[in-house]
Amino acid sequence: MNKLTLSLSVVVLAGSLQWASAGDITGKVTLKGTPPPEITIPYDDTCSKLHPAIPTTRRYVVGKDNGLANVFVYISKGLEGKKFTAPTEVVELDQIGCNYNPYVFGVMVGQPVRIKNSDPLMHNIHALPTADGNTEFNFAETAQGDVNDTKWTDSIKAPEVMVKLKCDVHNWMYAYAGVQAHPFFAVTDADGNFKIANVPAGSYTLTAYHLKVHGINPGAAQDITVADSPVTANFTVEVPPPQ
Ligand SMILES: [Cu+2]
Repeated sequence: MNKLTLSLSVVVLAGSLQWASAGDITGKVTLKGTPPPEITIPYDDTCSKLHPAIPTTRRYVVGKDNGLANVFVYISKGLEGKKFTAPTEVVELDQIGCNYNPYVFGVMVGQPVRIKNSDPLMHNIHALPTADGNTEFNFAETAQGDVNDTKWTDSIKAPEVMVKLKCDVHNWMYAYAGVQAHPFFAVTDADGNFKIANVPAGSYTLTAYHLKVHGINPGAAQDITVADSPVTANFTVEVPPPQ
């Protein structure tokens, strides 16, 4: 195989990985309007050493063509009464550089969640769910490398958008989890794109929820039908007026 053939094959392979198939919902969430500037977080000396960039809040993370990151997109209607097996893939919530990573994540009820401390100092993980069936938890991870695989699944047993987590040692540390009773959800990437795969054929409502855009409101919704071809569902959401 000469060099040209090889590079063409690589391009074809890379392209095929992005093809959508029947049962896939793909789309982009676009932000309309100018968000307020992020606030610089006053890290203490210890945390500053762990986080060389100047840390800011992550209220509106906007990428290419105003794509909005950290939007939780999920099927909010149409799957009632159906049972799904939780993915075995472990969702990892890391405490690193005195912040949570990821900031927003999705998880199915019963899916394993590993809470990890990558920093050489103490953090605590304080979950503040509000849905019936979910219970608050709060524990410390005192040393670098500490992990916990049980607290989340022992405590979070019901769908909730979103479960708030905070660290009581560092008052800027927050993370948010979208919890569903089915595996058909995604969080938008840095450019606002999302993909939900292998959705069974049917008619659904798809909801896109962003913490700052939607707050206590339910999010933007649209009706979709999944049949024998991939579905594209784009959303445009607007920066709310200042309060
Ligand atoms: Cu902390």
